[in-house]
Amino acid sequence: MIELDGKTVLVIGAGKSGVSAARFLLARGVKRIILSDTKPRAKFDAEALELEKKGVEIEAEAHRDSSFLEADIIILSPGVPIQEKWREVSNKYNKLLVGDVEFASQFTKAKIVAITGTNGKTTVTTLMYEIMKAQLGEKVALAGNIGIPFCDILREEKDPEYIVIEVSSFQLEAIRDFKPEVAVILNVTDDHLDRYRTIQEYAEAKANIFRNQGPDEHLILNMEDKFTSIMTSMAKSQKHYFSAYRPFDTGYYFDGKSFIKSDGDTKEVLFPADSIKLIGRHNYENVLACIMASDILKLDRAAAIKTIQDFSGLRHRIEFVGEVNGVRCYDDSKGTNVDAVLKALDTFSEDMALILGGREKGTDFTPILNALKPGVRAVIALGENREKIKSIFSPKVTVLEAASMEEAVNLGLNVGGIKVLLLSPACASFDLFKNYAHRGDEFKKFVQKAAA
Ligand code: UMA
Repeated sequence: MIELDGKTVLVIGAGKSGVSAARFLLARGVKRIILSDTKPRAKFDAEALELEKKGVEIEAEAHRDSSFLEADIIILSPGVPIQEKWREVSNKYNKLLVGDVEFASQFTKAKIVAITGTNGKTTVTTLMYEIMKAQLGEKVALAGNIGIPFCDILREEKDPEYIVIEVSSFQLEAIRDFKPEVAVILNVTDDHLDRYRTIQEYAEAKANIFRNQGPDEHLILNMEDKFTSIMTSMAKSQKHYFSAYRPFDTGYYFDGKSFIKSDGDTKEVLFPADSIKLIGRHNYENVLACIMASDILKLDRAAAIKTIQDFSGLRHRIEFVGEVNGVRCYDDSKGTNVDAVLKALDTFSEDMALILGGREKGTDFTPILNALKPGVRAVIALGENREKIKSIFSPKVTVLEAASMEEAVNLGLNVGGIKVLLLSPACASFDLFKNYAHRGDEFKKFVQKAAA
């Protein structure tokens, strides 16, 4: 456990995670807490300013070197990339520089089930939590990138026995001792290339999830992922594999009809795919990861299957939001990277129109261009990078430009002969919307308006 007595702690980033960490520190009676953010004071949340009244020092508009030098412990929010000079100074002066997940994990004895991956991690985290909660009740807590800062759940008096945590590559960058009982890496595909120089660098951050695991801990990997073989050779954990695309010797897979557990000699049919509500092959991967984790934790299999079968998925992930004149509309606003869009496209065989675009992240759209089936009758380019989308896609498909969500929905619904209108943007939402949820809600609103 990190010693806090008499220490000065600098918390960098005053978003959800930073405010949560500062609140936790206040309750622990450290000597000084500095909450630093590059935003102006006027943009700090009311909650941060409340903390100021209780003694937290607010540092606005910059991260000052002097605060860094004065601090014994520095806690980084996930959205704050580590600066090289911070690393150097903390090494030189023996300061503890950790991310919020590493920091919080030091203050719990709970067994951790940690889930990462470019896509699917929120679905798997939620479903895994549902499976465990149905069997263990209050003994299990939920935290992480899903929107609940890890420090938040430490405030409660009773330490849970298990914590299911969604961890992003950002949170995994600043890991030191974090050691989950069960770690899941669903997939690693291009994303956040505005923060990482290469996909390898991004994959290295994800690999930190198993960095401290040994033969007593478990690592679940996707057979179909290109980083699985390298991660297999790096990890000292017990490794378990799944595939939603092909049978193999030892592991869990989807055989085209059912989910199977194979021990080499014996094959056990777990349950048929048509007994679940989730759609799409990517969701079969999510289901396989959950049933494997559940088996590793020795939970009741039948009860876990029942939870999986009852689970109807999360909002903004290929969510059906309405039908207009025979066109079924799906909100996949959470599809903020190329791989997510490929998975969404793969879910449908009907003719469709696709709404793409938003805040640019240095994305290479070629895999989507190459995967476009003739059934995709039009691409609606929405948002800041619509010119880029138009230039890439127009040689292959009709591209219609939209400046607002309302225009995008109306243009999409008017594409002749389609049965599906899919919002799966492959981009961040911050150009026109507060976040992906807001973007999805706007999509739904204009679909419902058109249906009225
Ligand atoms: N900031 C600085 N200095 C910087 C950069 C940012 O001071 O150099 C400040 C910003 O001005 C802002 C604050 O940092 O005030 C924001 O901190 P943050 O970006 O870490 O946001 P939080 O509100 O703490 O939310 C974070 C996660 N955000 C990110 O990783 C970007 C949330 O994931 C997570 O739910 C939350 O912690 C609780 O754990 C969001 C996300 O988009 C949903 N995650 C990415 C994804 O899923 O793809 C990784």
